[in-house]
Amino acid sequence: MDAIDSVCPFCGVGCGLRLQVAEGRVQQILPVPGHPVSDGRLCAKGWNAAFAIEPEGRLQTPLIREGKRFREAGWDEALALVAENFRAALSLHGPQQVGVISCARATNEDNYAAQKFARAVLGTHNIDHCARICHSPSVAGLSQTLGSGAMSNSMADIEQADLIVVWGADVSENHAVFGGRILRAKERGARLIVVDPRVTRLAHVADSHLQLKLGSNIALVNALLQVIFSEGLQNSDFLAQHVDNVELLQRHVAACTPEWAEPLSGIPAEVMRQFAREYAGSTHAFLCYGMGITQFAHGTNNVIALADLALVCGHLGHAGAGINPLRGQNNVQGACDMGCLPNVYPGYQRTDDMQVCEKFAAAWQRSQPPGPGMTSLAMMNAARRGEFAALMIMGEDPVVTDPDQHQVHRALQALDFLVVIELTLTETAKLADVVLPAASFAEKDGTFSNCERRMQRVRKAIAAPGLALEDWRILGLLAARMGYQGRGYKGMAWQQADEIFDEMVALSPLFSAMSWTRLSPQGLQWPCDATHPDGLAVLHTQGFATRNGRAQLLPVSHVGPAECPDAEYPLAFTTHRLHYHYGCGSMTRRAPLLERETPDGLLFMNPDDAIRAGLQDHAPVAVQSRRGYVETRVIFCDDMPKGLVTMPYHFREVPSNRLTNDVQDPVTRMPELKACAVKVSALAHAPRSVQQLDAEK
Ligand SMILES: Nc1nc2c(c(=O)[nH]1)N[C@H]1C(S)=C(S)[C@@H](COP(=O)(O)OP(=O)(O)OC[C@H]3O[C@@H](n4cnc5c(=O)[nH]c(N)nc54)[C@H](O)[C@@H]3O)O[C@H]1N2
Ligand SMILES: Nc1nc2c(c(=O)[nH]1)N[C@H]1C(S)=C(S)[C@@H](COP(=O)(O)OP(=O)(O)OC[C@H]3O[C@@H](n4cnc5c(=O)[nH]c(N)nc54)[C@H](O)[C@@H]3O)O[C@H]1N2
Ligand code: SF4
Ligand SMILES: [Mo]
Repeated sequence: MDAIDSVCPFCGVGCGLRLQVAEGRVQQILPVPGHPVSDGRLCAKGWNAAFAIEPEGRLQTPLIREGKRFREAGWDEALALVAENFRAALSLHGPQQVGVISCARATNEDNYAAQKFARAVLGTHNIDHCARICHSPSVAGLSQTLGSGAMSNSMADIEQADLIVVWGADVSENHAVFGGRILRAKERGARLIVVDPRVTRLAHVADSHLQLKLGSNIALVNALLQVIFSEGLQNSDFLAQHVDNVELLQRHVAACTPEWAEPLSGIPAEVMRQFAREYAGSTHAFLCYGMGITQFAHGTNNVIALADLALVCGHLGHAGAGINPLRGQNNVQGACDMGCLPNVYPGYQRTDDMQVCEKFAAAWQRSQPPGPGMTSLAMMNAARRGEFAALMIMGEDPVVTDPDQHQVHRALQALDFLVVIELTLTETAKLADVVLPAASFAEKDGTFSNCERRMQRVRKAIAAPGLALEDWRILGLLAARMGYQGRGYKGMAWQQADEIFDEMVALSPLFSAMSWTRLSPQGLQWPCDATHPDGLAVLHTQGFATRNGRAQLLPVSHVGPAECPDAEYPLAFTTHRLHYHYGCGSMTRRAPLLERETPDGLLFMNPDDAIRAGLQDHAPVAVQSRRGYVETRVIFCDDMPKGLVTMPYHFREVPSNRLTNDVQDPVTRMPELKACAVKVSALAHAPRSVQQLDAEK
């Protein structure tokens, strides 16, 4: 068999996969020995990645809607139809009513092409992707405080930490190979503290678990800061040298005593005091966090609170100490880096900076509108109001993964035209006017950027099934049909992925010292430029990339979730992930071994609550919120605190996003995916899927 080294297409850890190929198929996947991130290890999803891309069940030709059905078509006809519809939308409604949602699972080259298509061909900054509902609060919150929204450390330097704090992240499930590293660091002697309302696997083995109430992160952080300041535990040298607004923050938290925070967070005051002393007193505190921080209507403030905490203790700027948003998707860091956001071009060059717009206008030979454009949820809202005409969704399944599914349906159905570029016919693709078949990670060359800013090579191992093509090639063909035909920078007629990479590097100072050949074998971590020609493993070692070079403390205040339990909806509801499934499930649910482990979307509930409600373990239940209704089975689970229930969001038959609340963070438009209120009742019959329920209506 041929062995081709590539990168895992699931989570942001970015493990090395060795694809064993024979007879034009990936026969087996093995870990890459000596890989800088995974060092010969993989989790269950990595081992099973070949099932996710098998040709059976994949889209093999373009599909064109005819009434309620699709018919197969060739590229010529399908692309002509897409071009015609975008042209019509542009001429009738202008560039503010068209947009692109790109794909954090596709390569950097695909994503570069997506934003260039939006900006140079459609003439709009309406480009966004799932980072919006993932780590956009990290990008906003850490940029304001530290000057960069990325992970400050490398995963490997956890070996040097004496204290590891895991805050609102279920690392053993969701970043499993890194979760293993945390366990090994703990065995080596590092202390581990987990802050999570659920008893996660790491919480079971942690030295301390702060089982806070849902959505009370800021109350807890402000109390920790109050203890640190009042006991004089802050790192005064670091603050004097590198940080502004110390007194402002100190005054702001002066009244936030642990006794004040105890009823809000549910954590005993003395436990907060111990945590504050331990965090402030450790020499290398590695703080990492996830969706338990970001997925709130106050997500940006949650992130700022954590940055304040790390700064006050000086836990930044050296190996083993930092603040680390564990980026979720295999290439979500890359999709952001490539400028698939409404306010930045590739390399975080701002769309509201005239010089930047002029630079891209000159390179691409297309005039550039001033930014920013619309976020993904803003495009959806506009569509529902009848103010958005044509949308391209490249590799996302918002019907399953965006909040408030009924509203998402309404938005997509209100569009004049929807085109979806996908590997399979997802729930979202089923609503499209045209569906275009994309090549998967194993069928194309390119790069992915993992959560620690490491850009790594992805290699073509097999041919794509049927007529499927790389996303960038599809976009290039479409651009040409829409009159944007040039070679080089002033067009999208690339022949190979490395031409796109070279164009991206030439236009982005942040990546200016990168080259295609230098990416092998270990990848390169940005910034990779004249000052850091070999990239950078740890950020903030020489101060901060803010306007004055100093980090900015920002006072933030506690606010609870927008929707709390009440008499009608008495239970707090949250959503989480399962190790064996990924995102909308469209890839992992094709793997029999993964599907066998967790075949269904279940409701996890504290046994006392369940018994009091007259439920039996595994019994069918109805779960209802103000927005929707689903049926499933209840699982008694000691890891759940009383008063809180949770459901995974991977299952199209039981979509927890029928229930979730799309109230949004004012800064980033992040919806509150982690908190709303539901009622649960026993069902006298087996649970029905939402597809059955909708058909019965
Ligand atoms: N197996 C698997 N792995 C994945 C994914 C997947 O779908 N499946 N998705 C990938 C993606 S896109 C992402 S973004 C990452 C996400 O990875 P994580 O951030 O780990 O994701 P979640 O499981 O959604 O939520 C994390 C934790 O937040 C906790 N939490 C909820 N509310 C609060 C709160 O108010 N405070 C605190 N402190 N904690 C709270 C939950 O109990 C949960 O344990 O995973 C990536 N990896
Ligand atoms: N309730 C609730 N909802 C959530 C979350 C939550 O915690 N709770 N988490 C949110 C988060 S953090 C995220 S990141 C989102 C994720 O939301 P999505 O991005 O919608 O989820 P994925 O399953 O990653 O979907 C990606 C799609 O891309 C396709 N794909 C893979 N590779 C390629 C490629 O190379 N080209 C193309 N064109 N397509 C490709 C896959 O087939 C898949 O259907 O979900 C969010 N939704
Ligand atoms: S930890 Fe993430 S990158 Fe590594 S094998 Fe598992 S899913 Fe893939
Ligand atoms: Mo994510």
